[in-house]
Amino acid sequence: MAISAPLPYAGEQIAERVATAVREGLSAHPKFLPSWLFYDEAGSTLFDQITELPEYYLTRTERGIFETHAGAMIARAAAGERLRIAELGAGSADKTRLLLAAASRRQGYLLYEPMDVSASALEAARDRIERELPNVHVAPRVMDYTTEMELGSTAAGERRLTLYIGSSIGNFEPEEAALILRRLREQLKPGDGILLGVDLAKSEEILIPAYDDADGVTAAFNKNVLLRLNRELGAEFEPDAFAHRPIWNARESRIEMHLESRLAQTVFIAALGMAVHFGPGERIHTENSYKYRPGHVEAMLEWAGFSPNMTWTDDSGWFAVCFGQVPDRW
Ligand code: AVI
Repeated sequence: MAISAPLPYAGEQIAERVATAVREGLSAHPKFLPSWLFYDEAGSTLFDQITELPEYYLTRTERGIFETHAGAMIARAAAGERLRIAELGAGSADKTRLLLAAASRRQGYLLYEPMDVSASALEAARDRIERELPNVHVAPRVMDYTTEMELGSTAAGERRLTLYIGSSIGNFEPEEAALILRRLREQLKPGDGILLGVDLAKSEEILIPAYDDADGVTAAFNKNVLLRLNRELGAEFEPDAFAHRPIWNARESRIEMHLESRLAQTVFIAALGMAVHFGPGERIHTENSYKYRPGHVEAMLEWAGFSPNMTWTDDSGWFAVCFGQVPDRW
């Protein structure tokens, strides 16, 4: 049942966004680059490799939670009605299959609406899911949920469950994260829900290796942003002139990733007509990955207008999946 119609590609808009973000971030003090720049084709492949690393516990821990609780999650979200499942930032939709399988076991035909900025990731996910789960119809949407969120209506007697998993929300500042959830809630009806997967705060001895693996895959992922600027903006970054620096910021409860200049250097970016100067040890802040503390996610869900209904964690309490529901008063 795999159909391979190509999805729209937002090439020109993305080129403009990249140029604007790089101009702004590399003129700032301290310098920064937004973490969405990681995810070109090479960066997405490196991220997939990260998810398989022994040090990167997040993906396998969340998958373990789904393996144990997918049936209970689906039953709670459906509450006797039919479900339709949407997903924000679906990517390869790998762990999602456990939830889709549980829902289609329960109700037969299931509509799955994954949303992502990457048309190629969505096409691959659609072909694979429709091949492996014949009761699941995939209706992908190429969409940046941080700037647009248009879910469309559901049928009477149907509940929408939106998945926002993989700790993707942790890459946003807490205020932005709360606003994304509120915008989502505004698109939902009473009884609809969200499953939100978040990484939890834990000891630095576990956190740092997860972002500084022995094989250097995360370092390559971090430095790929420089190679992307070389490819797309004619920049002249020499990746070896920068060191990968992950830092645990306990006060903010986040892992920060930085690229640290090993020497004084000036880098030209042809497409922006820009020369960027770096002092020795000067950093570009490339990512924040927030690690939530107990009760924090539930409070954020509540602020956004969801009733936190249930939280599932693994035995070590490293990762949490929270179910929030839109209450009747909305
Ligand atoms: C996508 N996101 C949840 C990852 C994280 O852990 O914050 C991105 C990542 N950065 C370095 N390793 C993985």
